[in-house]
Parts: sequence; structure tokens; C-alpha cells
Amino acid sequence: MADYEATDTSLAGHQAPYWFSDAKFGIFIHWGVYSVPAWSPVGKQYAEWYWNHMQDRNNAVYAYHAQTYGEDFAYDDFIPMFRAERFDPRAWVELFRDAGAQYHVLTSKHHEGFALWDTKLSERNSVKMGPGRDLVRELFDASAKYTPELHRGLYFSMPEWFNPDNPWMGHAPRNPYTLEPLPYTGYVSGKDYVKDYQAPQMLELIHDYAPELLWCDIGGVNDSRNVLAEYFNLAKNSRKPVDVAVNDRAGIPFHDFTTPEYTTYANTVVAKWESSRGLDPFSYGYNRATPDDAYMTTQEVVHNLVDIVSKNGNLLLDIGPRADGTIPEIMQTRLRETGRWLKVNGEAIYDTTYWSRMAQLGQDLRFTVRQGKAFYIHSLAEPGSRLTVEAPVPIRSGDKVTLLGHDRPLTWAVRGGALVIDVPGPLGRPGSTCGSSRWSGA
Ligand code: FUL
Repeated sequence: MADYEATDTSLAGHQAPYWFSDAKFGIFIHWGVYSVPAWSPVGKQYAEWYWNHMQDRNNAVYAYHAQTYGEDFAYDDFIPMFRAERFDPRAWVELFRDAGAQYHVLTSKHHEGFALWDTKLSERNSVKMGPGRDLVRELFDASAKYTPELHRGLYFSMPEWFNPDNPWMGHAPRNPYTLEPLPYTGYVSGKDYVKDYQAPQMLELIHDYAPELLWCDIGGVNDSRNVLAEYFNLAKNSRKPVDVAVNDRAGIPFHDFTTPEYTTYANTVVAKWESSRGLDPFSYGYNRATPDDAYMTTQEVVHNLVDIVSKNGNLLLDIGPRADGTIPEIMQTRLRETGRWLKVNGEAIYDTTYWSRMAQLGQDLRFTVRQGKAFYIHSLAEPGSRLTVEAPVPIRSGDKVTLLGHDRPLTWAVRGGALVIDVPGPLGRPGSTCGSSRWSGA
């Protein structure tokens, strides 16, 4: 196949790779300078937007910041407090693996413009300031070494709110209380934002870190046609070709998948999609104000995952580490419990496809298929001793029905056009009441 060209027609020939379609479950990590203040009204707005929120006198962050740090304390004064001193990349990736995730996506740079890798395009990065470490490199190296089965992705914000060269968004930094101009720490202005900075940064990531997934954000001004053509060609022509994926936020029409945020699609969408959200009720970055009992329960995670997978999506579940690099206990617990559910039920999730006739939504049932091998019924509600499936499902006499995690086959019958399965006791397992039954042709 010829190389990709920087045109919409040529890029349109690219598609989400199989690994991505099959992976179903990834971990999103929002980590940056915003992890230092890590505050927002709970469940209302994203904590990683702290800098933006503090500029607005009507936002709770504006008052909180003045009260907690003082009006003279600039956002960039948080940079030296971002130290990552307890960051243990091996522990991170092993946690992701134990969660049953198949890929991870770290914010290489969020809208605050602070890069977590050793970018040569600016000193506003984690090697020159703050941690003094190349956090992307360390995570990727640990992942390649200890969890080679996980796919490695990077989030990249196309605009930066307060980059003085960014023609499209925001304004150069100012003290929100006095409106005095402030420096954009580590950055020398006067560049062409896209040509001299944004696109070369993306290419640095692509060439030096080889992410298998590029999770762009916000779009806006860009040189994405050229950047992505180069990305695809590099992946395709490398000695060990890799299949890479790009989302729909690079600022051009082309994409491999769409990205509903803190929401999912109501029905099956045949073009590949991935829904992201935090374990936090409404934040990707860590919010110190969120009480443990406001986080998603494991049952909610599992239900979300099953619902999304049954409609052809992936779930990219986000955690927000603290500034020191530790992952809050509640997030670790939720991930490990999800992993325990997936250990038993993963065969009904990974490598499956959606059932063309969709979910039995009213009945809290979801379906997935392993082509030619098995059909899975997921019950999001506790069915009691009998599970009735009214939706037309592909069962024939002689087929065997089992409940994942139980050995013995279940008895079933077709009554009045509905499939009725006898259920052996409650489906509930610690942290989850989602049972998946498999049946395969006898
Ligand atoms: C959004 C960002 O503004 C949020 O902070 C977060 O990164 C989310 C995944 O994408 O557009």
C-alpha cells in the first residue's frame, strides 16, 4: 500500500486497528500541574480546569484560590510543587493490568501547556521544572518492560489556554485579581504556534515515544493532516509495524473513532467509538474535595463497561493521580475490583462484537458475541431465579448455556417465544451484580 498523504481522502483510508476495537477497556490518566491544587466544587466541573476557572470571578475556584494561596500566588507557582516524588511507574502499569485494562493513555500535555516529556520546543516541561523527570518516558519504559501486553497511548491538547502565541484561544497569563500580565513560565514567545511548536511537539511524541494511540483534544488550529500522515507512515513502514489509532479531536474531519465524554451512545454505533469519564463524579484530574463515597462504585464501572461494549464502544476510564505520583486508594480499589470481575467475565468483553439486534434495554440485558463461537447475555439487574430474554437471540435446541464463573450448565427453555434460563442463586459477586452467561452451540 502506498504511503498516506496529507489529504482527507488519503487519511480516510485509515481505520481503528483491531487491537483497539478488541481492547474494550483502557485507563486514562490526567496528571499535571493542576494535580497540585486539585480542587473544584465536587461533581460540577473538571479539577484539571483549575487555571481556567480561577480566571473567572464568578467561579468558586477564583475565591478558593485567593483564600487558600493568596491573590499573589500565580498558577505557575504550583509548578515547583509538582514533584512526582512518589511516582512508581511500575506500580502504575501493574495496577492497570490488574484492572483488566488493555491500554493506557496519559496526558502528555493538558491545556495548561506543561509537557510531561522532555520536549525540546520549550522548557515548560517536567524535565526542566517540577519533577525533573521525563514522566512519559518512565511510564512507557515501565509499561514495555512489565506489562508489554498493554498498548500505550498519549493524550495531547492541541491548544494551550494561555500560550501567548496561540492565536485561537484565551490570552497570555494574567493575575485574575489584578489583571497584571504574568510570564508563561519556561516558554519563549514569538513562534508560529502551529508550525514551530504544536506540530513539532506532536512529531516529537510520535518519533521518540512511539505511542500506539494519539488522543488529541479540542482541535482548533493545527497541521494535523501532515502530522497524522507522518504518524501513519512511520507506523506502517517501521521494522516492526504497529497499528496506531487517532481520535476525532485533532481539528480535522478525519478520525478512527469518536469520543463521547461523560456520556455514552444510546444505541449501537457501528463506527468505532470510545467513551471516557473519570471515576470521579465529574473530573478527570484529581479533586481533593471529592469524598470517597462520591466515586463510581465498581458495579457502576462494570455496568458502564458492559453497556458500552454491547454498543461497539470502548470505555476509557480515568484516574487522577496526586501531584506526588500516588494514586488515591479509592481509585486503586475500584480498578482492582473491576479487574476481579473481568477475570471471571472478561471473555464476554474482550475481542467481542456487538449483537446486531442490540440491547434489550428495557430489560437491563446487554448482548455481546464472539463470532461463530459464543453469544453472551449480560444481566445488569439481579434476575432472581429466572432470567427471561424476550429479544430474539440465536439459540437452538441442544445449545449449552453456562454462567461465567460457574461450572455446571444451566437449564433453559423457550416459552412463548422467550428464552427462559434458570439461574443458580444470586448473580451478585463482591462489588458487582452483573452476570454474564455464555452459550455456545452444543
Ligand atoms: C476535554 C478536556 O477539556 C478535559 O479537561 C478532559 O481532558 C477531557 C478528556 O477532554 O475536552
